[in-house]
Amino acid sequence: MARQLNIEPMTRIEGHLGINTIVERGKVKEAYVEGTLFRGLESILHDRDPVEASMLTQRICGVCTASHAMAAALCLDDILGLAVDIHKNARIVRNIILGANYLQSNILHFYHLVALDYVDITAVREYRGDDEDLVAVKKFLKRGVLDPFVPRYEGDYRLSKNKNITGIKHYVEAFNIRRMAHEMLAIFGGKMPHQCGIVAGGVTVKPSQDKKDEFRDKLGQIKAFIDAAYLPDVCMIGESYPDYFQKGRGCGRLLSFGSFDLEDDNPDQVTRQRFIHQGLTGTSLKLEKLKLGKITEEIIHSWYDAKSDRYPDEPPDPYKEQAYSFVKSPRYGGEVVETGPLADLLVSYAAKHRASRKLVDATRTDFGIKKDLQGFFSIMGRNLARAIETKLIADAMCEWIEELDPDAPIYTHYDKQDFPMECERFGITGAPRGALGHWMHIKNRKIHTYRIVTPTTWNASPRDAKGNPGPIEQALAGLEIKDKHNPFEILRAVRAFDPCMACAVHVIKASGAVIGE
Ligand code: NFE
Repeated sequence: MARQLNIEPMTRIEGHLGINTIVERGKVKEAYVEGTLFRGLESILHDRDPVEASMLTQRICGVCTASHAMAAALCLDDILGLAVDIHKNARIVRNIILGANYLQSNILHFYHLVALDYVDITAVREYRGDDEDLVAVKKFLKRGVLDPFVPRYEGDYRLSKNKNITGIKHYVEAFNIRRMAHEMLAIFGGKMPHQCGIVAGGVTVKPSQDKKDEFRDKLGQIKAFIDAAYLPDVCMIGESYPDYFQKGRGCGRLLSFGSFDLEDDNPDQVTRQRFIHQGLTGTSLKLEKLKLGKITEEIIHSWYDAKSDRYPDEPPDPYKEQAYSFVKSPRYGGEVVETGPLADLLVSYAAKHRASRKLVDATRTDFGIKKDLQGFFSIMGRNLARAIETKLIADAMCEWIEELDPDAPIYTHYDKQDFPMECERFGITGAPRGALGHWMHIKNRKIHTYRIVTPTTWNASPRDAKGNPGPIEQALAGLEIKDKHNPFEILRAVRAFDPCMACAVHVIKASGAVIGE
């Protein structure tokens, strides 16, 4: 059947994405998520010096850069036998660099990508006060040209005038807060978007007292914004759009690689204690241990040529029949799984992480989400989970910064000869959009193959060999579309996943079937 409701390109996401759907009797019957741009970053890594991985992989995109540096550094630490020799100071500096990246990315997502699906920016025309930011937006709209805010899908703006004005004010403030988060990261990371602080063996910048003070000051301001604006605004929208806690359930299976190492002497990234926990859960809220060997990538519906349907082995093939995306289909034990803040939060909840439990339980009752947390498996639940996770990370960062010792070491030395002639290892971490894994194969002390599976590869994956749709495709199925000419429901559902297509589409020469260990 022809796909009749196609949104392409989809705006206010990162990268190139098309959403094609079949709508029957006012509901999405089938959805097809299309990554429309090919990039082959892994091929750039072929034959490079392995230590360059933490710098080069960040260039996948400009958003979750610190996570790529972290995944590569964890992989290199392991290869060099340094995993238990990373200094505590280095671990913490890595964590606060990564944390600064999460804060920036999540605030970007809510205010500058999602908020205008719910906040009516044109309400500022009625503003009569003298707030400089709001007057500036009002003047901007008065030009008569409403780009980039309209055209937009109309028909479901529900906030009162005052609530719209609050949302618009914070929309503008969020630009400054995001800039501050970048500046904060740069204190230890050197610069953004592609930081140079996280490297194999530790970090490059010592946490001197003045750097700690500067970081604490900026973090305090960002945390104040999260507490006074971000979390309350997500709640304000959740209260006005309560039906969005019932829509877009998705596949109901959640995966987290964990994030922010808390241990210095456990070489195993799968069992190492992390602030955000590793594992899987689902609507049962039972915690399952992570087993990386269960991860596979399929390409039956992806534009890649391969001798086998299952294993991506060959270059892109844009003419492949049945294919509709440059994104591949990672699966866990053959199952479709979702990753992202919802997974991070509920895996941590299932692992009985105290701070996560406290905040989830304190927040959920405002929206009538019951103890079984089923309401989180929804469009608004994903937005709320991201805001809760942002607060958890900001609060934890305030403690981590105090643990830094200006006089303690930050780097563990290694020699180039410490690289084995041949080996295969992985680095796993959380990124703002969920579970991120790097798999490196070294031959003759050079990178032979490098495989990156990003959070969006999981979430925006197309159908697999069994015909099971990917997580976003499943979240769209069954969605009610009130007006085919204004399918805002689709955009709200997709944006809640915060897709980053630049990260998600890659090709490699892979050597085997199973990519985990
Ligand atoms: Ni390009 Fe990313 C994150 C990674 S993609 S932003 O977060 O890894 O899902």
